[in-house]
Amino acid sequence: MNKKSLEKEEIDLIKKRLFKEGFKHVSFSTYFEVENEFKKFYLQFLKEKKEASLSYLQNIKAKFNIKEIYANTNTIIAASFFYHNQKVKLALKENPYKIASYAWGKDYHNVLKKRMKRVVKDISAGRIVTDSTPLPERYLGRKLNIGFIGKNGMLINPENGSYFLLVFALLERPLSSDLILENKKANIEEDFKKYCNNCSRCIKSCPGGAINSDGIINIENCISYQTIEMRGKVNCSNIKKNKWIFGCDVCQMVCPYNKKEYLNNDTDFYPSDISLDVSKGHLENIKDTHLFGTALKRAGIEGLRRNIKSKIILK
Ligand code: B12
Repeated sequence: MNKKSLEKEEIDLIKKRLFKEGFKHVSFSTYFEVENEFKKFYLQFLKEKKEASLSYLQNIKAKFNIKEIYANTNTIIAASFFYHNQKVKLALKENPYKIASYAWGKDYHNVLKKRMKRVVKDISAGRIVTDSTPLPERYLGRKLNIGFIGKNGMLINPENGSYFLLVFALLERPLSSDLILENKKANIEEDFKKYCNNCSRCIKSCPGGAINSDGIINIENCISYQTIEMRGKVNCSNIKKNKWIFGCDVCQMVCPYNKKEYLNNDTDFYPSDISLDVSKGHLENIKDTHLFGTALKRAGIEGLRRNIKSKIILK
């Protein structure tokens, strides 16, 4: 495999091809070590036991070392993919049960990894990652200037908002040394001051009261956690009126940066027949096998039934 460094012309070509695959922002950086400031922040998050039952978040060895994810990383590509669309908006309006906007269509893990792979597979050895490894994705997205960190914990692009997923390519080929790296100093307190300022809509609107002013989500109280990741009985003691049965987008919906809502018309993220049935509460004939290839499989049919039945939905 080619080990030559990546020159500007090749980088421009990769960017162009990624934009054609539907990615909106694409950024390159030479490999760097995760900063101590981030490590301190993350250790505090664990100390306060904010990870709830997500014990995989305790894997700091991998969280703090990109090379644990791909040992020969010399270059990092970060890309955003915006998923929200008109058809999902309509389905959310028309149907009684709400599904987070990213999850109505095909499973994004497969869809987006394939798209990134199509572009980078012949360029360098490496690994493509989205969501399912300990890679500190929001931190890297911030460092590579895809957006800023909002009080709701989301990585938000100042022009296009936060309805996007992050995908990374960790590549063996280095960048040519004369390139300017898109690798900024990250500081979330400055982000809050500069971009969120006095706004606290997400804090006030979160149905579970999961958002504090320090940008750390109390995962236990996040409806996304309760409806997707949590096993066992839903703990609804401090959940306000809510009809979300898979994920939750309230902290994004109320965010002023999503007012202009960057909508994508990518058909892979349009509502599938299964998700439409689920959002209507028609779960009788759905089996786990029907959920394969969709993001909904993470909760499974039992999880979706539990969410619909649970008191989390206070009419
Ligand atoms: C576990 C997890 C969850 C958990 C916990 C969420 C959480 N807030 O921690 C649950 C199930 C609740 C969840 C929910 C959602 N998730 Co999620 N999740 C993850 C996962 C796998 C790990 C996140 C993690 O490590 N959390 C621990 C906290 C401490 O870290 P963090 O939130 O990632 O980031 C913080 C630090 O990076 C810090 N930070 C950033 N830069 C810097 C710099 C310095 C100097 C310092 C000190 C700190 C700092 O600020 C961030 C906010 O606190 C990531 C994928 C990944 N591997 O990273 C996706 C990910 C974060 N999730 C994502 C999404 C889309 C969602 C939902 C919107 C889905 C939904 N609609 O229901 C919600 C959003 C809820 C919310 N407001 O956070 C996207 C976020 C994209 C974006 N634009 O931000 C990710 C990146 C997946 C992806 N590949 O796109 N998720």
